Amino acid sequence: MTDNLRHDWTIEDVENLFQQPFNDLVFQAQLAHREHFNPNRVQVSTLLSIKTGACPEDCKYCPQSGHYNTGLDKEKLMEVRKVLEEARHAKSSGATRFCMGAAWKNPPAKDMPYIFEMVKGVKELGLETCMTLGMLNEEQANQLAEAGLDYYNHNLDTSPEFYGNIITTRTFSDRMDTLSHVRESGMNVCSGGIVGLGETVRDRAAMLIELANLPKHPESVPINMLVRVAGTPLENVDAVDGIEFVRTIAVAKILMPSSNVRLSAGRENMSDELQALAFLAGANSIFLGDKLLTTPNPKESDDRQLFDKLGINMDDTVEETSEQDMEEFARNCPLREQDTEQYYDAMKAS
Ligand code: SAM
Ligand code: DTB
Ligand code: SF4
Repeated sequence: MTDNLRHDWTIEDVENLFQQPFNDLVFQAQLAHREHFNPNRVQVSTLLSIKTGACPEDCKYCPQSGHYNTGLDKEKLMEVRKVLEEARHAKSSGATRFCMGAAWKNPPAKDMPYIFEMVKGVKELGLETCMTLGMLNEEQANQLAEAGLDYYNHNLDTSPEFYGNIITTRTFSDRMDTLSHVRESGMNVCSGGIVGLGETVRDRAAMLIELANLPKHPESVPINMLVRVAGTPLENVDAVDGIEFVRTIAVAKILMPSSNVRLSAGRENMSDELQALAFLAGANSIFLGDKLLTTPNPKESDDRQLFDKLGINMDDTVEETSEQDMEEFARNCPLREQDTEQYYDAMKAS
């Protein structure tokens, strides 16, 4: 590869990363993060469910699957006008990207013209656009790219080995096929997974390796903590340990240092301290707004307070941090052995 990033991770490499002492792991992740990003900036997206419920897929974690009774009101595709109203509101709240999600196996042809109008309308508001509509064929991916869609979200969710325990109505390789159509179309790829499905650490490692060993890393890697929804088969699964969750964020950042790692679903059940650790481990993107697709998200005012406490700025532009800024962050990083005498390497000292 010409991008100077690794695309040849082995399961042993990644299991070893997971097993490191927590402080070493988070430190390494923060160093990797500072090579590519301003560490005190977080990108903010807002989510909207444009077509809710009655999904034919049987994803065991999902409140929108038609296979389970979660008490959700099913809805048809939202009117373009209403989507644009929500996008305007998201923009006024400080979001730079608007993500539209639909509970589809794949987008029906009859709805595509409305989808294109949504993309165009949201872009005209000066927001980046993201959609997650299920599987795409090559033609649909190209059409969405042509309509101006910036990002397509399509999560791997878990390892190839564990996949069949969670979803039986599609295969892991179906997922990979859509990712390659998205990549080929020129859109940015957003793909990550869920922690807390009952998977092992090896499964988390295997899922991240699938992403990191793609010919090009996804530009955006959402790491979701399972939201346990009553009525889904996973409603009573054990809660994920927060430290284990942060380890997953840190490993994602070390494997894919130039990607935006999103602290995604599950923040509603996280303390400020746990979220701060996730940012320290290299997460630099969140969903802002009281609702994810169908489940609650922290109140906007709470997020603003948290950012104030941490001295974090919301990314207020859709432009990337400049080379100059990056060099300054790398130069000023207080804990780089080659840069400063203040660095104390306890391993060498002992
Ligand atoms: N139907 C499309 C698909 O599955 O690709 C798009 C919408 S789907 C809701 C998008 C993603 O939301 C899933 O891939 C999964 O990662 C995440 N998700 C769904 N339910 C969740 C839950 N209960 N907790 C955490 N993440 C969840
Ligand atoms: C992602 O990785 N997480 C978001 C977004 N991409 C589409 C969705 C989270 C959904 C959580 C469950 C719900 O609100 O329905
Ligand atoms: Fe449908 Fe997506 Fe939910 Fe699976 S995750 S049931 S595909 S909406």
